[in-house]
Amino acid sequence: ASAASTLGAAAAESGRYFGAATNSFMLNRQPHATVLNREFNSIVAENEMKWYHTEPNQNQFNFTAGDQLIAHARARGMTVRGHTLVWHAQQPQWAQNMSGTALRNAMINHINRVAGHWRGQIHSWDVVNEAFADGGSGGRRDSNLQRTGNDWIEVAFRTARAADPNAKLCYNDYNTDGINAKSTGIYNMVRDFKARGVPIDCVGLQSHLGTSLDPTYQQNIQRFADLGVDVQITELDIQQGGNQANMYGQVTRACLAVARCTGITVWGVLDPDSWRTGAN
Ligand code: G2I
Repeated sequence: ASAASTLGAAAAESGRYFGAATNSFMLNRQPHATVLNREFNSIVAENEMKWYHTEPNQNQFNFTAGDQLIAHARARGMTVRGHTLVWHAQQPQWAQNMSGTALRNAMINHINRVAGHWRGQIHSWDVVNEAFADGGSGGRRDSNLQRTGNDWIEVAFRTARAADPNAKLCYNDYNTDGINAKSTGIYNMVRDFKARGVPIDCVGLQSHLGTSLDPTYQQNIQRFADLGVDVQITELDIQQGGNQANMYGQVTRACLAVARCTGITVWGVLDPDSWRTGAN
């Protein structure tokens, strides 16, 4: 909570948003709720806007938890990040079993229905999450979505733009926090999208960090900004150890140093909420 106070003050003072991941069932759980409402002006669903949750059976939608999160945010003047329209992981079983044209059409329908349901209420959508491979290739990750054709990402972005024209549309990934083969692959995709008029507004750097910050972190934010997209720190959390507090400061300062770095979200409010194990 004290880390949140310090980061939140710095972000708010500069007009940036400061967000936290939460879930609808935690909105009234203490001390989570008090800290969430006091320190943050943006929220994101940790899990409840993912495909498995919003469309558990094909063409049967469940917006209850997401609606609750949005109502909570709107009542408090908070903005909402949407996470995430399409991802290779946490797909409902029926989608995991699909391929080809059927999967492509299901993806388009999913985006239309989900982004359409929350049209006008989402500040930024993670339209596509984690589509690039780890390691040195700089290429796409293999998945059922990737196997529908390399154009699946741009189709997702065009569909999202039509479904919710006012949401900022982001590509979001991890291990992309410094300049490396993976972040450069994404950089090349964004540059290509901008050149061809594929609608993209932002890049999310998840920033699930270890015990040191890549020395090119700020430079990496800057190079994406220079392409004409916003950058958002979307899932920040940092491994425990001597350098943790210092690293939260380094990340915040790097974002504040780049005009187009428009906000920071931390992945959870309090340590016990975190997906990260006690070991880290
Ligand atoms: O893995 C950390 C994050 C990496 N970037 C994308 C994020 O969406 C992702 O979040 C995590 C959630 O924090 C976890 O809470 O995504 C995980 C799934 O890949 C979430 O974990 C899952 C558990 O694996 C499931 O067993 C559980 O049913 O959460 C589900 C809902 O509680």
